[in-house]
Amino acid sequence: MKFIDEAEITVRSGDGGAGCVSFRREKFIPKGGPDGGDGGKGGNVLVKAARGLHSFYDFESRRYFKAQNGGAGSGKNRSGKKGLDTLILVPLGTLIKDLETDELLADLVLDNHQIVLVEGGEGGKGNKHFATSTHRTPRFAQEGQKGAEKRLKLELKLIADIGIIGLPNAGKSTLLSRFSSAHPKIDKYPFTTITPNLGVMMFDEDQSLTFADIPGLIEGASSGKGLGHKFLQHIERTNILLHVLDIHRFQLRDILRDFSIVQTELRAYHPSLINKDQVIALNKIDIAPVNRRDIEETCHVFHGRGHACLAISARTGEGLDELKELLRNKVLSQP
Ligand SMILES: Nc1nc2c(ncn2[C@@H]2O[C@H](COP(=O)(O)OP(=O)(O)OP(=O)(O)O)[C@@H](O)[C@H]2O)c(=O)[nH]1
Ligand SMILES: [Mg+2]
Repeated sequence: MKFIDEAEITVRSGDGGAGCVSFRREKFIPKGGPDGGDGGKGGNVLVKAARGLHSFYDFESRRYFKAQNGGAGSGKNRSGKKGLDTLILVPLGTLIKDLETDELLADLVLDNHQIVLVEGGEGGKGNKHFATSTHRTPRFAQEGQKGAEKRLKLELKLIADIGIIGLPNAGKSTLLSRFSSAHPKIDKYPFTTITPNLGVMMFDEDQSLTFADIPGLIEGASSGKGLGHKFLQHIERTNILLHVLDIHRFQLRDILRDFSIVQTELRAYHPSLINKDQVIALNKIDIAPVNRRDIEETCHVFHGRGHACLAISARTGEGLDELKELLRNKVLSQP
C-alpha cells in the first residue's frame, strides 16, 4: 500500500435540529399548553489513533468528513434524534493542525487515543421552554445551532523504538526483514527504499520493539540531494538510532567518512537527532576482508565516541542475536 504522510481534510459537525412549535390537542383538553420538543444535537466529528494503520492512504479517496445533523423536535414533547458522530481513524503518531493558523490541535501517539475535532451544534429549544405565566402560547421555537467546519492538516511522524539509518545500500531493509516479519524491498541499487517501512520484532507475548527503516541519506540530502531528508521526521520520535554501515570494502577511513556524512545530514535536519543514542552496526561482514582485530579497532573508535558497536551480516545472520539483545536492553533500560 502506498505510504502517505501528509493530508488535508475538511471536517464538519452536524447542525443541531430545530426546536418545535406545537400545542397539546387532546380531546377534552381545550387550549392545551405548548408541547414542542427540542431539536437533537448535531453529531461530532472525532478522530482516533489506531494501531495497524501506517499511512494516510485512505485520505486519497476521501477528504471531507461530515457528521449527521440532529433531528427536529416534534409535538408531544418529543426531542429530535441526536445526529450520528463521524469517526476518523488515523495511524499512531498523527499530528493534527489547523490548516489556516497552523495551530497544533492534537498529537495522537497512543493506541485508541480519541479527541473531538468539531462539536455538533446544539439542538434548538422547543416552544414549551418559552411559556411564561403571562405568555402561555409561545408560537416560536429556537433554530438549531449550525455545525462547525474546520480545515485540517494531518502530518504523520511514525512511532517506533528504533530508527534504522545509513547511506543507501548499507543493508537497512535487509536488517529490518531479519528482525521482523516486514517484507521491505531489497536490492543492490541505492534508493531501493523510497518511503519508510515499519517492522515489529517480538520477544515474547508482551514485549516487542518497533523499527522504522527509512530511505538512505546521502551527502547534501538536507539540500535536496537524493531523496532529500524530509523522511527523517519518521525517526524524530525514536529513542535509539541503529546506524548501518557497509564495511564490505573494509577501510577504516571510508567507514568513518560514511558515518560522518550521515551525522552531518542528521544535524542539518535537527540537532536533536545527533543526541539520540546511536548504535553502530558494521554490516556485510560476510564479504568484508577483515579479521577480528580490524573489527575491534573500528569499534574502539566508535566506543570512544560513545556508541555501542557490533559487526554483523544481515545476509547470513551473523551477530544479529547479539545486536537484538543489545537493542532490547537499551530500550528496556530507558526511563
Ligand atoms: N553480502 C551481504 N550483502 C548484504 C548484506 N546486507 C544487505 N546486503 C545486500 O546489500 C544490498 C542493499 O541492501 P538493502 O537492504 O536494500 O539496503 P538499504 O540500506 O535498505 O538500501 P536503500 O533502501 O537503497 O537505502 C542488497 O543487495 C542486499 O542483498 C550483508 O550482510 N551481506
Ligand atoms: Mg532500504
